[in-house]
Amino acid sequence: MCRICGSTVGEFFDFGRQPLSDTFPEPDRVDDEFFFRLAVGICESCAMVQLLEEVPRDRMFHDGYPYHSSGSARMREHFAGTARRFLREELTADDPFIVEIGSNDGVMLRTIRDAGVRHLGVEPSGGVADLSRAEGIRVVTTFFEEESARRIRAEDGPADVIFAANTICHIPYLDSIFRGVDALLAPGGVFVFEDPYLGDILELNTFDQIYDEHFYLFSVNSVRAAARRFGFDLVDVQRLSVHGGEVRYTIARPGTRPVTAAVEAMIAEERERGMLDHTTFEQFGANVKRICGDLVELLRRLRAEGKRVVGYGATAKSATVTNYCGIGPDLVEVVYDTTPAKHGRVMPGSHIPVRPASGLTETRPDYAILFAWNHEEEIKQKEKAFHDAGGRWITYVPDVRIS
Ligand code: DWN
Ligand code: SAH
Repeated sequence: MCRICGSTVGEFFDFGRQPLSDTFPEPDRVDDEFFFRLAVGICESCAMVQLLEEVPRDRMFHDGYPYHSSGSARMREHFAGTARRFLREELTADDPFIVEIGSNDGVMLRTIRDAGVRHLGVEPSGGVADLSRAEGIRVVTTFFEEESARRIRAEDGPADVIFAANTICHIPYLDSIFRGVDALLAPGGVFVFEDPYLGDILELNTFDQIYDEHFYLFSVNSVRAAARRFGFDLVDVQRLSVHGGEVRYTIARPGTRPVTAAVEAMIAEERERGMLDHTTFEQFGANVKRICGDLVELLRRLRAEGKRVVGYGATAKSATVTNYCGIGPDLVEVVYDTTPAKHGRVMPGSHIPVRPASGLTETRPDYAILFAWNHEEEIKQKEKAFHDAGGRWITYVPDVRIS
């Protein structure tokens, strides 16, 4: 049943039994991993693409949540720019106030703090929330939902901006989120969120954007329908190139802001591209199977030739690739990553060991499969020595390729 409107959801792809994408077990504690059925479908009525099974939120977001948003220079720049835009365009009244849902390690709010503007991060994962608090960012360790939003409104007053990046698509209970926004948002304020875009996922075959945390794959059409249902207007959309292609949605109370032409234009484009057609989703499923087949065939061939193949970037996304395609330590012996919290652990489900990124230049493997393909440019530049020494990168979206 659709989490937005209650209608029937038509399943279009089943990845089978999958682990939690951001839980990296210790090597001797792999016996009690949590698994669920990762399947995705589209609502026959409101067209919202969503998972068919929901993982309890405390299993995913807790004190040990390992993802640090500030780990990428490009993302640091992206969010500094986002904050500057809010400071310039929205936070201009007397004593403005901005709330961020899913503020993680403070990657965006850092710039707001520097400007001396009143802010609050709402971040249930205690470890990353503490990191931002240590930098003097104001944050509460809790889930944003109707109740916590009402509490914030009572204590801090209305928010001029409520922002969320790569977080709203993680939250099945969107009804409660919108009731919370309704309670907290100033009459003329905006609710802005950015998330991976279904259009890019279909076009680039980035099937690894589908995992436990990504409960929704948004399109402009489905977000407009959801906003309307919960009593708001979708007033603007903007395409972003980060994380493999995203859309930033701007939502306001009805009639408070003009709706830009970009909204209708993107909805028309989605219709033309067949983003509501069954055949599009069938084709996507066929592409997933083809890519997995090609990738495993390549890895087997390289192994047979005696080549050393490693992974780079212990991403949440890679849980779907390794576990659905069946890639274990026999094909990829180690995954290198810069996140200390992931070191000495193993990848969820596949149990490939995770080690510090310095291993790439120290051990000079023949090939590295780039699981963090969304940071391709940044990583290729940083790890230039690997390529200069003859190492080659393997990517798998939109197709399997060696470079
Ligand atoms: O939506 C989400 C996004 C924003 O972040 C969350 N659900 C979880 C997470 O997803 P992810 O793990 O797929 O995100 P990234 O940003 O693709 O992860 C990059 C990984 O690669 C991190 O573990 C850090 C690592 N890395 C590295 O080893 N060297 C990253 C860079 C930039 C590097 O140079
Ligand atoms: N905004 C950051 C973090 C994205 S990761 C970025 O774009 O890089 C998703 C974050 O959402 C995690 O830090 C997780 O703890 C948080 N989250 C999940 N559910 C939430 C909720 N209901 N309210 C607030 N944050 C939530």
